[in-house]
Amino acid sequence: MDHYATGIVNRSTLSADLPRAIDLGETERAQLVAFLNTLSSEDPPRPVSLPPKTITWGVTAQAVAATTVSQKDRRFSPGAILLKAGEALRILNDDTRTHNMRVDGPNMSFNSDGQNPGDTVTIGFDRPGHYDIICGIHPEMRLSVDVTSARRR
Ligand SMILES: [Cu+2]
Repeated sequence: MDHYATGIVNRSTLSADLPRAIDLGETERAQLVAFLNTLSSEDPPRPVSLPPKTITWGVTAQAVAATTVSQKDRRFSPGAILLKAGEALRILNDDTRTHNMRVDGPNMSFNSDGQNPGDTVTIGFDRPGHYDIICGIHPEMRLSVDVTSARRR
């Protein structure tokens, strides 16, 4: 906190987006530290030299996923998906950066942690409803999933 408040050394490689005058009070500092602590994980980051990992989550995720969503260029593509209950969705990091996928809702709460390039997450959707998926690293990345009951389609 002290480094970013007063200790930044001006270098040509410094991001133009980095605020130069961060003036936070004690309460704001404590709140920011508390927020940063919520981002901690029990698992250390996985080296990118390891082979791609495949995460499977949900009762029906063992089924072959009918639909694959790309994470290339910092966007979920397509950005909206329609499934029926019991189907699974495959999310492939075909980008050059690390991504994440998380969903928080009444029917589902899941966080993939870091997804390195090449990693896939396959999640099963057992219950009808609407699900908003985001990348926790790039929150502007959004994927809308609507799951209809298996009988209606
Ligand atoms: Cu991302």
